[in-house]
Amino acid sequence: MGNYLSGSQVAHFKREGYLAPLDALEPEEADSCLEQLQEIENLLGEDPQKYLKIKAHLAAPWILKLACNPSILDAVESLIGPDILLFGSSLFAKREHDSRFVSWHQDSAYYGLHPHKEVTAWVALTDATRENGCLRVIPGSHLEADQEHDETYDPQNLLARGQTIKGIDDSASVHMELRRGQFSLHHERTVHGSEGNSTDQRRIGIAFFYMPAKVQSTLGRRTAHLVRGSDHYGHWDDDPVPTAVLEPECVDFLKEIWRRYQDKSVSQAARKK
Ligand SMILES: O=C(O)CCC(=O)C(=O)O
Repeated sequence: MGNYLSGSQVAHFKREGYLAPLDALEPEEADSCLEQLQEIENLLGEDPQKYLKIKAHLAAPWILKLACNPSILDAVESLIGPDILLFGSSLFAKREHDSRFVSWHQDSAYYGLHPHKEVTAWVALTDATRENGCLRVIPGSHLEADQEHDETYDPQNLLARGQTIKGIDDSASVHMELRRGQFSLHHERTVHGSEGNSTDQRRIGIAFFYMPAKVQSTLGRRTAHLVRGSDHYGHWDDDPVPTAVLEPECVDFLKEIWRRYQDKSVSQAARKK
């Protein structure tokens, strides 16, 4: 049967640029992921969020397995077709009473993808609520062009450059609350962000970035991982595949990709026209 989206869910995503909540894991499975994340933190001796960016799935086989979760891929396939590449993944974690936030932004600004067909699945490893700073979106914003982002480098902002779209009217924003094990979907151009966590519960999720195999890189040859179907285009080289937690070659690769993503000479999509 699978977890394919209904016609009305697909229509909602196309119209609004997001969909939530959807089920992927049992709560106990999400708890187990959280325990394995803790193991990574213990091994690193510091906040894994510092490293698990853009290619977080290279850090451990369980993260790649989560990216290949059939329920998530069925939903993604309903939106972008059967040949699916995992372009990347990032950990977004807020501690208890954590004022760090994610400013309003479009993922399309720095991903360097053409055409803009990427879809993000944000998987909750803890409950994500309005109070603890769940993801929120501006409905319909994906139908607009690439927007100009100010690069604020605010240390409280969880984004690489503190990239921020100014002047967003958030009165119509939607909070995508999730129970742990559930996920939301948003389009690459959907304006989204999240506020701080005012509760004594952590808010942790991993965002997986999927694209149809026909999408090309505008930043030269790069890598991705085929998670479903076939790649008849060959636009992307293969990501390394982790066989153990924090395998040195995979971690080096991950760090290099994260360094390149932060490279200030890479300009945002809105300035490329
Ligand atoms: O987790 C968050 O608060 C932000 C996530 C995000 O920006 C994304 O998934 O693209």
